[in-house]
Amino acid sequence: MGEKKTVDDWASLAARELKGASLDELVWQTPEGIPVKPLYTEADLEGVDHLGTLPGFEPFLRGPRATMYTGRPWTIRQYAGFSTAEASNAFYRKALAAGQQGVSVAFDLATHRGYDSDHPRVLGDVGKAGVAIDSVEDMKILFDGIPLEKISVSMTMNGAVIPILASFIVAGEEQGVSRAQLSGTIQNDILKEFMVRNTYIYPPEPSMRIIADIIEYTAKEMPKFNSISISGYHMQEAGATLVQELAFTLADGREYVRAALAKGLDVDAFAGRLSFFFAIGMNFFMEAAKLRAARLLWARIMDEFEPKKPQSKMLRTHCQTSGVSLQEQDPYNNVVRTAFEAMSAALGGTQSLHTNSFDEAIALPTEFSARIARNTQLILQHETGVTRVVDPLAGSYYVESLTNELAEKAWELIEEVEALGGMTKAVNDGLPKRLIEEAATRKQAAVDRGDEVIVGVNKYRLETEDEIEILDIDNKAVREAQIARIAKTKRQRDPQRAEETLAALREVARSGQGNILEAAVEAARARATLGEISDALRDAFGDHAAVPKVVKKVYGPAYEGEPEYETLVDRLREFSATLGETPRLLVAKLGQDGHDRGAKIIASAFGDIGFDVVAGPLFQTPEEAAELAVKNKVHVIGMSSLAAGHKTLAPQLIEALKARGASDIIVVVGGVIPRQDYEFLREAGVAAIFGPGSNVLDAARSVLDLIAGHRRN
Ligand code: 3CP
Repeated sequence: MGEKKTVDDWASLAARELKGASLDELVWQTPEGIPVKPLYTEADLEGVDHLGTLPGFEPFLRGPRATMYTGRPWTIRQYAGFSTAEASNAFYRKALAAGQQGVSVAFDLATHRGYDSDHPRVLGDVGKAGVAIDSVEDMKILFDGIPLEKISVSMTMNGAVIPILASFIVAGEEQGVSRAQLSGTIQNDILKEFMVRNTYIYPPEPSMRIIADIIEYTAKEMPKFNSISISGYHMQEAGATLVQELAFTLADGREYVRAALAKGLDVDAFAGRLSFFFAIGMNFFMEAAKLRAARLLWARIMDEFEPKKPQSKMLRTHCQTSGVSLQEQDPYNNVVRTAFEAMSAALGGTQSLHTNSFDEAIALPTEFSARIARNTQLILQHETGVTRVVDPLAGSYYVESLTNELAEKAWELIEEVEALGGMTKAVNDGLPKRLIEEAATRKQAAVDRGDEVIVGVNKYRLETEDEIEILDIDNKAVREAQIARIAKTKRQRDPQRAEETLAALREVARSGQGNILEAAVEAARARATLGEISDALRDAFGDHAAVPKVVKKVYGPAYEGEPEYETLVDRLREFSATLGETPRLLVAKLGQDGHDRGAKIIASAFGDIGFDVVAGPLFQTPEEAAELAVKNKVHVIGMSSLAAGHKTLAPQLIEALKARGASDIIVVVGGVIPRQDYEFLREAGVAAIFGPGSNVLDAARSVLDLIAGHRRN
């Protein structure tokens, strides 16, 4: 070993290796605005004051538990739900027998939005993308043979959170498990629904009351139950940067604490049962650093409320590998992506983890893909040694520096939200939604331009793709079975008791007196259905309807000066002149599918390119969308489908256009459409299909070709 070298020595050596190119060119500007340098040293840790803390102690940066995975590994908790309660129950039992450690229920979108399966608005949604639950009777079947005093259950539910949690409590009771013994988590995080996920029902204010009531009820009655899962996951899925995900999630958490305190609760009575949920994408070290920064910042935020118990400042989190990082092209690559993301979540110190199945970019997982996903975690836990040491990344110059930078940047954004008056106000104001949509559009442009490489999609693409086996749900059969069970439940119940309990619930909601969940448990016990309970609350609170807004001048400027983009813009301009008007596109979202990231990006990018874009509201029926298209005299409807409703909804839309004498309106479909469904859709009259990974400029060119072709015919 010679004399000790300095960073300057390294820089000159590096400059020689670069043969004159600047070192600055090696700096990676991340979407978070954090410049990642090629080398980190001791010097990068100067002034970083979180170093030297220990796991199990405040601020819990190194983990909420002293022993972490060396004492108990994270919970393998796979999110799943299929068609009927029977099918989902069978799936859970098998998964638990094969090594899964907790249950996590995915509900269908009709359930999310508080509609029974027999409601006319949910024809295309029942049993798709999750299980249909209409009453306690379904809930009992869902957990049949699963001991609820032993197995913890997570339920991803936000809109219809009251009837679902009430039915779960009653199903436990009727299984002989008291509510005090029930362990698990309810998502119950409405603020992010208004921001990105869109499965809300009621307006923000009563929605916040529902949350505070649930926190109050669980704090008193269900000591082992996590009252909320404050979620950044969906923000990252919608395109948020990691700083945005971190900041908005923690700011949401702070808002919920304030709502619970406003009910007169003691902070230590509930704060230890607040939990979190983050996405883990492909930026390997930054994702691990994000979880460490989250724990640091949460302890800082909670300090403000002066809790006495250390647990009240402890951030415990579930993580899910990134859904948007999954690709339809060369899909087995997704196994690799998910494995890296899972490792990153483990290095970050997650408490519970879902690993995506490789086919989830296309459809619900099959038994095979679900097994690979589960085994990814089992292999991590049993074979890699990652559980043998607590917080193994601690002390890394790079990771500690990243942890610090993420915390600082997120804190700035949290302060910005505070300056607006907190998250409810910021959400009403639209700031988080706008920032996330801008980030999403910027990312799409980076992928379309090839600046961000996705293997098998915009580089190293296969010439031919092999078809993979996918799961298709017979939505009609599920709906018929559910309708029969609703009828039976209503026949067998005491109608007067159901009426009385619903009236009492309505009164609690209207008067502001009493606890909504407590009243709903009575209604669920009397076999009032999910739709009836949701309607009782609708009577009191009304429905929330969001006004669609589109981000402008983000996609376009990312392309400015690029010949490919400019040519398209010119062509559109010329075509408009010949046509005598600008080509008009309605971006439509049908059914209860609220995933609107793709629709927003298309509306925004097509607008920048020069199309006249009508952004349709969420949750339309095919008839409503057809009506809107006719009224606006559009040339094309771009239907965006991410929740598997396309085979029902696209043909209905085409029929609805026909019925209005508007068959000349071209229908294209984009989103999560399995190749297996292309022929069906084309036969139904769909002119073009843009599956996952489609390049937006290519799509715009095709739509223009279609309109031009139509004019000629
Ligand atoms: C943990 N324990 C330990 C140790 N580690 N005890 C001793 N030594 C240790 N080292 C204890 C804990 O204190 C706890 O007991 C028990 O073991 C379980 O550990 P846990 O860490 O609390 O883990 P878990 O029960 O799995 O709970 C994890 C959290 C929970 C807290 C994150 O909220 C959760 O499970 N969330 C899951 C959320 C989820 O699955 N969401 C799905 C979203 P005590 O409880 O007695 O303290 S899917 C959405 C998909 C996208 C979409 O929306 O469509």
